[in-house]
Amino acid sequence: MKTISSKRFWKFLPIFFISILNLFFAKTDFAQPEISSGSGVIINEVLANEPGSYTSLEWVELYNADSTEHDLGGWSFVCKDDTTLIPAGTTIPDNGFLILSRKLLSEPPDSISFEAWWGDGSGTWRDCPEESFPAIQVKMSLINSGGAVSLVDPETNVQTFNWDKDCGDGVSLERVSSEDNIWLCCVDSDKNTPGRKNSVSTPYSDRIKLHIQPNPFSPDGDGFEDQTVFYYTLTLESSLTIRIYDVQGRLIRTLMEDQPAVSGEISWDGKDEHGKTVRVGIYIVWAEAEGNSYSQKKTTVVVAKR
Ligand SMILES: [Ca+2]
Ligand SMILES: [Ca+2]
Ligand SMILES: [Ca+2]
Repeated sequence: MKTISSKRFWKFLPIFFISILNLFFAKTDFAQPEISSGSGVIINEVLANEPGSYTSLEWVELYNADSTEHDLGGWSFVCKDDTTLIPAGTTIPDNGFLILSRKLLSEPPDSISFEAWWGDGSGTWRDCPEESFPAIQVKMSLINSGGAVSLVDPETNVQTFNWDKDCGDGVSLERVSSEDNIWLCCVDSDKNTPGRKNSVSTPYSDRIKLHIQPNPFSPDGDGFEDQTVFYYTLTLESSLTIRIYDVQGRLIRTLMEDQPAVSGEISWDGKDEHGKTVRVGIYIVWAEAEGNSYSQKKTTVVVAKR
């Protein structure tokens, strides 16, 4: 009999350890000295595969993990043979973002630019609520399938982000947290998150929303709450698997397996794989989404007597 602790367990194990490590580091609370050089400024998100065929829509998001604003004047952004010296007065807010964009504003008749795509297209940056974060233009040309960008501070400390995968049209690569250097394809419904928190920094279990109604239910054939419905929502299209196990970890029923999904519902009549109504008790619901990234969720459903 297939159990929870087979292939899926081993797949989940590394994610579990990363989560524990993240928790550990998140709890490490040390005083941040005021450093004007911007030691906490990191490369946080890269959009190499810009939407459609517009190469000018590439950008890199920087994040300032410090609790003080920094002036990045004197810093350099390096992309292959192009180096852009960041002008004095270019600030990044505390715990905020700065976008380095290949083309910030449109020049008529060409209407494609960062401001036109992610802002209101007025021709000016920061003149509407969506344009709440600073953005500047730098020289870059990002190959979708792989490349590198570097940030050099005035003391010539260099940080480089290398990528070697293409997340798909308009989908960015996001850093999971400022404490480590793990990057995943964006799972936000917008496909990228310029000027806001990265979608992959959301806890794994929050990326699948699962609501079970009614719960408990009573599959005794009396016409009242004889089945229950699983309502699910994923953050981005992935393939979804939902399985039900008993409390000993034995597989009772596979409701769906690797089905492409964003949101929907599926019902369970309280029967096992052999068509037999299960006994009264608590059952484990195991939902997994696989796509650009991997996430799983565990919850319970109760089979009751009416
Ligand atoms: Ca590109
Ligand atoms: Ca604007
Ligand atoms: Ca972001």
